[in-house]
Amino acid sequence: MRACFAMDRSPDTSFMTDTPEHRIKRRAIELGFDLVGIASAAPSDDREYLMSWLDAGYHAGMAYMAANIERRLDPAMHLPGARSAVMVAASCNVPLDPPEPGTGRFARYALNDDYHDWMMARLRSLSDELPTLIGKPCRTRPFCDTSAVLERELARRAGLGWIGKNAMLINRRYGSHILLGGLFVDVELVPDAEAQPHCGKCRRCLDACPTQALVGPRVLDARLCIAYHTIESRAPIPDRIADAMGTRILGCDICQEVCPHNNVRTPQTRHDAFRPRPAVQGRTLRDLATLSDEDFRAQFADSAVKRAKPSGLRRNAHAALMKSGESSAEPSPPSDH
Ligand code: B12
Ligand code: SF4
Ligand code: SF4
Repeated sequence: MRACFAMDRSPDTSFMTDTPEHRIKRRAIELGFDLVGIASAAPSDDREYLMSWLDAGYHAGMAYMAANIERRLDPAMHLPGARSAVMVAASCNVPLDPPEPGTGRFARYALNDDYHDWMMARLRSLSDELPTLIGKPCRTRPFCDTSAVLERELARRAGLGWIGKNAMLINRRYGSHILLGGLFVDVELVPDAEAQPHCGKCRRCLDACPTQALVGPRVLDARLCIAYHTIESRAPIPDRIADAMGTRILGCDICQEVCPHNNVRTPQTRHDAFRPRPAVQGRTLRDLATLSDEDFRAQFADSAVKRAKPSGLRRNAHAALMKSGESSAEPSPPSDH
């Protein structure tokens, strides 16, 4: 078995040969992905863990996580006859200065263009070219957070990295500020070797999470996670979460920022699409807490921020403002939840 294929260096000796696997990987890198690897599309071995995670209620209000369980576990339910998964990753790593007082902080994945669109456009191109790259007709099904798929688990199996104690897929070279996607194909391809875990005795992420949402190594309770409350939840931000989130008004990167695998040597993203856009940099909480629906659409329609909806972003900025002690000339609390 080989190792996964990275943008700037390849431990993959099939580089010298012209196999379907190599042609696919080379094309994926040409299309802009930073990492690519291949896994078998066999059903996941993680049924028991997924069920226990759901039984514990760790999916919080994300009812879609408890639906379609069989589909989530079995690629063949997305693409009949699926044999392989080509898994890709793109870096969204950018160094961020500490925010100016009174401004909001957005997680790295949401600093600019919507990564789903960016990834899916390239995955569709790769899909279209797959029959030529493989040398025979095939059927494919691309995905990037668009279907009930265990993307981290497939990426782990494809050799893109290991699952850290912070629950993130971490690549030795690119760290964890990487976004995942993939495509199923009904052709058997040679899978890559799984990566070894490199967390060792470290537990920085577990200790740094301000809400103790990492209830054990790799186990996240979304009910306590700032990312869940600021992106997915439509309910008011619980006091305990608002106390801990500070100015993180859209997602949370704390358990990644403390990770030694994200460091000064980690390559920064080469994609302009993931470098901060003006609409997210230096935006005051006050401005964001009163942003109109119209302005939200104008500034975030093509960004992953739109998932939070205008009312969610106003709610988050308002909660941060209330806790910042800057709330004297208070904007009205959002009322449309
Ligand atoms: C639901 C969801 C969330 C939820 C729940 C997160 C979670 N940990 O499950 C919330 C809203 C909290 C969230 C937050 C974030 N998310 Co999110 N999220 C997803 C989504 C849609 C599904 C994840 C899922 O299936 N969860 C269920 C749990 C059970 O599965 P899992 O964590 O993947 O773990 C699997 C294996 O690792 C293994 N496993 C895990 N732990 C253990 C423990 C044991 C003992 C065993 C045996 C097995 C095991 O079993 C699981 C099933 O295979 C995926 C996209 C997708 N379709 O996969 C994106 C995804 C995971 N999210 C992503 C991102 C970027 C984030 C944030 C960083 C965003 C932010 N900055 O705010 C945070 C990170 C929080 C964190 N530390 O995990 C990326 C992760 C990229 C990466 N490098 O890993 C993904 C893959 C989206 C993408 N396409 O890039 N997210
Ligand atoms: S994203 Fe933030 S709140 Fe969620 S587990 Fe990581 S550090 Fe904790
Ligand atoms: S902070 Fe330490 S324990 Fe957590 S994911 Fe990174 S290396 Fe692993």
